[in-house]
Amino acid sequence: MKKSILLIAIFLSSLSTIQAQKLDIIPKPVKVEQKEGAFIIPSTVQIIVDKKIQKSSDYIKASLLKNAGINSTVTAGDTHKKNTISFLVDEKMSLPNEGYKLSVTKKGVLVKGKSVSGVLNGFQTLVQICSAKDVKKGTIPFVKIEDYPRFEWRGMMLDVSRQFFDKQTVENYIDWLAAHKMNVFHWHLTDDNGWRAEIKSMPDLTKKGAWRGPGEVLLPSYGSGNKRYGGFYTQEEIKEVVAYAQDRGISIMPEIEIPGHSRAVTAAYPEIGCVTTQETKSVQGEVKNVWCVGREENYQILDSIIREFSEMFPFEYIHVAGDEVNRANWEHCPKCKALMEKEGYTDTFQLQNYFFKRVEKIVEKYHRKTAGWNEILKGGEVNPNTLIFAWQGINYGIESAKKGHSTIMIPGQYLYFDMAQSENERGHRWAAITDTKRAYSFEPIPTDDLTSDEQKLIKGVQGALWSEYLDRPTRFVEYQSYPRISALSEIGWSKKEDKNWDDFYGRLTHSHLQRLANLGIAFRDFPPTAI
Ligand code: TNX
Repeated sequence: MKKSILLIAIFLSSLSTIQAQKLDIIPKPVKVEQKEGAFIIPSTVQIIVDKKIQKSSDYIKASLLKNAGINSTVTAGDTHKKNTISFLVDEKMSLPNEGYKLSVTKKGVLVKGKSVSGVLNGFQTLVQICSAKDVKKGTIPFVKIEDYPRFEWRGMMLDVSRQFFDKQTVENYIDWLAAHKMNVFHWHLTDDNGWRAEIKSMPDLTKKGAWRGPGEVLLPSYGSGNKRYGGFYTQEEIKEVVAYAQDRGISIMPEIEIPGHSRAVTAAYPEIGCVTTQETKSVQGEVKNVWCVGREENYQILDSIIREFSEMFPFEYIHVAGDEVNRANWEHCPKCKALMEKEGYTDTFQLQNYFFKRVEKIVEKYHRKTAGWNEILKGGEVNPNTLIFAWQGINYGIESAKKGHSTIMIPGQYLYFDMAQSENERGHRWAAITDTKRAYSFEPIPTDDLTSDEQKLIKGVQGALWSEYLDRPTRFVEYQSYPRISALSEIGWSKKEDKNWDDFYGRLTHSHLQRLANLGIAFRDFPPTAI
């Protein structure tokens, strides 16, 4: 009797030592089995990477050193050897795509993924284990992890039009997303206040449309004051960013804002806008910011722009916006009115639908699929394989899935990180005051309203950072983004039944905020110290 009590006590205490060593992984993995003991990392550890991920070698090496203090040499190979950290692709693994298995034993570390992105996801978990507060430097606790994402789309959008962020800032942003197993960076490259992507067939889009202030075609706006403000990325730079993201397992979806939010376009090329008998303003108070849908030449222009985008971005989708179009503009434009009459339309949403059907054809011509904001569902049908971004609320996502469209849930009320995080902080307020806890509470699949087939059309979640209020040091971008993106990553990755705020908050504050600091992120703390 006494002996068995003793054994139980020993067993419980060993359990508690295992449990005490929290790994604090964000997003929470599907299955983690910890064992007692740890792999001792050699002072310079040999890393073996599968040939298929050789392109990511530099990233793997640098990130291990920066985030976990591990020195390494990297060699390509396809077998796991003793005392090494090996990253191998095994397409035959019985795991969902992007899944991985990680095992740490006394022989070393083996990360196996079903795909290159699976391996990179396993790599991020390894980095997090090595940088958990409870884990002793120079050791990796014995563990077996099996993990895969809940959603195939885990994205984040950054608006580089209202404020311009240079290439380095964008690359840092991509690094931080990768650290959270996010897989899409949605690059909002054009808007009223600046066109940011070089288009060789339309050079004035950046020569003129990327600049505002004295002597420029665009008025000063959003904190740029009365000085010249702006910037853009050359095609070369964009291709470099795309490759940089690819090495980190992130795809880049570009967005071209059409037909609204286009003041930068019409300022550079006035003929693209409508010739109106009366001036009307968009929601943001802009005039002349809409493409003329009745001007035939505009579709040729769009063809060249979309062609050049397709040459810069290999991703399957090109996002062509469609939000907040000031359609009143078309009511005062003779060419648009003539088109309406010819087509027998009774309202301007039909005209908008006409525009998107033509744009979809151009996008298809360049072997891409179209994505757009939820408004493009108005006024008629669009192509069934067009991807819808439901930003105005969850009901818009439900409507989109019910119409049979693949849908990304990006509700402003939870996942717009330009929203202020408390009453006293800076930021937009129109959708909600959104702190990390509120963002975390978002559930993308409304099971009561959708059939199981419709639920499958919800491909994932995304956050957005619009930059009207980011006219502060670049670090305000970080303050608005983190730790809300850490919360978003768990919504997109972890199982619904594993979502638990207290548990997440524990992992966040015990280890993860320090990881964010190691990455160099000026995140918002608890309690906040407002910038
Ligand atoms: C709405 S969301 C917009 C943006 C603004 C944002 C501010 C969307 C598709 N359009 O143009 O920047 O609100 O929160």
